[in-house]
Amino acid sequence: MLLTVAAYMPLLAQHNNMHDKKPTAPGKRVEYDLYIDHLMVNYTGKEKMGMAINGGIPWPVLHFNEGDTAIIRVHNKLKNEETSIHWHGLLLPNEEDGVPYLTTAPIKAGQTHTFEFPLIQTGTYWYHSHTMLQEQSGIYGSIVIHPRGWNESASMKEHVIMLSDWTDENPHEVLRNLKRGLDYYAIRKNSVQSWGEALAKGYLKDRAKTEWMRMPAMDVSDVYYNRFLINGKSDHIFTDAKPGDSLRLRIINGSASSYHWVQYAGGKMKLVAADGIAVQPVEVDKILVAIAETYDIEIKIPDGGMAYEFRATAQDISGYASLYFGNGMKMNAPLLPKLDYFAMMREMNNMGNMADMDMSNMKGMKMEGAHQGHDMGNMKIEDMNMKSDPSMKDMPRDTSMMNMAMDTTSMKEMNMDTMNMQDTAMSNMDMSKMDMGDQSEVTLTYDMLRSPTPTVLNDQLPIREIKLSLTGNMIRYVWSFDNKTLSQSDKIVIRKGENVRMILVNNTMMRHPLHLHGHFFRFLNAQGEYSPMKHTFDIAPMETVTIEFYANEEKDWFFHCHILYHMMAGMARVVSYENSSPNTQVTAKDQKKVFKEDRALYLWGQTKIASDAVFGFANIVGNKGILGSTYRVNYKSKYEFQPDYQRFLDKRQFLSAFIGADIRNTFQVTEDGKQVNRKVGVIGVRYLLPMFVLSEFRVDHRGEVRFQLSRNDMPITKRLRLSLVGNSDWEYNIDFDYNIAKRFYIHASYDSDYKYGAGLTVLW
Ligand SMILES: [Cu+2]
Repeated sequence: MLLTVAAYMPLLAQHNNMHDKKPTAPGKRVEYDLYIDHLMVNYTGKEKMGMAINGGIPWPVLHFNEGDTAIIRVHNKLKNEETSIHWHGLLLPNEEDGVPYLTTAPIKAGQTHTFEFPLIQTGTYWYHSHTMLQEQSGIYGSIVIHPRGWNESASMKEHVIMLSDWTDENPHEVLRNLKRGLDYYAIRKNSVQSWGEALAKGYLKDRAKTEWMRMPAMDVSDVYYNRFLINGKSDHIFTDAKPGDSLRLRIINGSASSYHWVQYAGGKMKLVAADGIAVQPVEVDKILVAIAETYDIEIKIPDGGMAYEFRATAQDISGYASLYFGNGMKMNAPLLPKLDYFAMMREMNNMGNMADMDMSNMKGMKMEGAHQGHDMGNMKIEDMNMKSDPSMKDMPRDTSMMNMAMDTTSMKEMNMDTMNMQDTAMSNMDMSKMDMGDQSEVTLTYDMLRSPTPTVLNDQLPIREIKLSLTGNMIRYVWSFDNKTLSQSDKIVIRKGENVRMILVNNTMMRHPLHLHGHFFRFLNAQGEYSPMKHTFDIAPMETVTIEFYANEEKDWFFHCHILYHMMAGMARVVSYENSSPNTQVTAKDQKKVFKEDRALYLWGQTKIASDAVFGFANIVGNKGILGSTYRVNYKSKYEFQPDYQRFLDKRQFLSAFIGADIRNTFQVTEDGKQVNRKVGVIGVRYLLPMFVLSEFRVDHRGEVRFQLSRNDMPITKRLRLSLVGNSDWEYNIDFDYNIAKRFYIHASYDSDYKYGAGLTVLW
């Protein structure tokens, strides 16, 4: 029997009333105490400091029934650090939403904050810290709200499946590494896409084209993770699952920045709810769960007497977590093929052509099934009037962006090879489930999500249309909407009683899981009137998505990318109901703090300790400018410093102006052959040319001009980097760096002034 969650209609009807009257249903008061503290964890063989709720990552489920009142006391046991808890997907009064400084007072160290709100919905939800990067450290857990009068013994057995990612690095270091463009993550994930590999694999032209367009190497995720986890473990087994059992799995993606493919080795997964709300059941083999989404599925334990794997694989296929149901020999889910980054690069190049097109010309062009199955096969290539790779047309229907390069035949072979079983076990298995050859694999797409009841809005109400483009500067790791980070933006003002339609266009080359707090919205898809209700949705590169909702709230609600590092880098907005009563927990002054979050400054640099000199740079970097200096000191008391402040001028941040100085005591020879010190003030402009060639034109206070071209860190192989500089003073430098560890490179160079040198490069 289906444990259906409430259809959205009663849910919204109740929601409409929630501020008018207290629920009168005889619900229970359900109390929880959550203690947030530091916790030593060991996922990789190394002790690392994480954060946890009640001593566990994740903290087990908060259970409620619809109609209950939640009373949750959050105790901050952290040392000198604020915290917060946001209840993701719950409809609740604004002050209970838990976004510090926006809706809810931050919970200071040593303090306790009590949340109290009625549960007016059912389904699978979760909660997490909304303070800085604490979620990555372990502050997240799940919420299950059963229907009124739910009877556990009379219902299908269920398990909550919390997916997450773990890094041994301090999350603040992760963000700084992303900002500085550290190569390490790409090297670990094997996603460098070097010129050498491009040449060897026949993608030289594509590589050149990417660099010509000043696009960084293709990737589907930013961070290298040490572990992926299901309920806090990378591998475990539920032995109490018996052959013939049916189970409901409540899947939550609580990762900080990993989408997960989920698969089940024991047959089809029957999808019954998305984001907590029931959908028309569909049977699928693969679901890409975006960050912060939830999906409820039903699975059967086959009679084969084996332990059947439920697997969650990171979208970049850099790792997976396993959970087995049952006893006996392990039956594994099919291994997903590694990504072919060069093939993806070729696709992206084609889409990049579109990115340069005026978006207004693209009306009517729809990339169907863009979520999960970025169904390139469905694209009307001819209509788009663009150059495209003819092979795109040949791609199978459920081929998605991330695995478009895989060959389906070899995939089937691979499935069979990786079943991880002995021949004798074959007879025990349900062969109908194994017959991959005849059965096409079904990957969930958003177009398959159908609400059981119509979700159309009242068409008599005024409509407010809001258009937002998703934008980002991948080189500088600044993420934004309409090229403005949260700190550079104003609130999006809406009015209670109107229908809000948001049209989102993803102009970046990455997927983003967008989440609107405190609301469910219709996600417009192929189901028309029956479009599903969601609180979080994925948007693929170059895709356009429309969501709409009846504005029945008040005050301010956060709308942001749920990739934690994108949110922190600026991809967020505040949706604000005009003429609201004041928030009782935060002031307008408090809210300024929210708007400052992406304005953090980062310090980083590079030091080369070489036989000829010690040199490098140090920078303090913000969203719009860089204060920094290059330096070079040799062992004969020669030195040079070139400090400057550089301010970006255009929205793509290719153009900048700078003011600074050039101070040196060396190598400037006058006509009579004497060396002179040069101490000059300089101003100039820099412009990033195609192929990532940085041009610089400067003039010093004596009126002397200099023109310089440089190309830094060109990947020759996975680990070898080439940097070139030359200028009109006939100074030049050729520099090789070979990566040997996260922040260390072996370095060799030839400089027109310092000649040959070799040594060690340290990134810091
Ligand atoms: Cu994002």
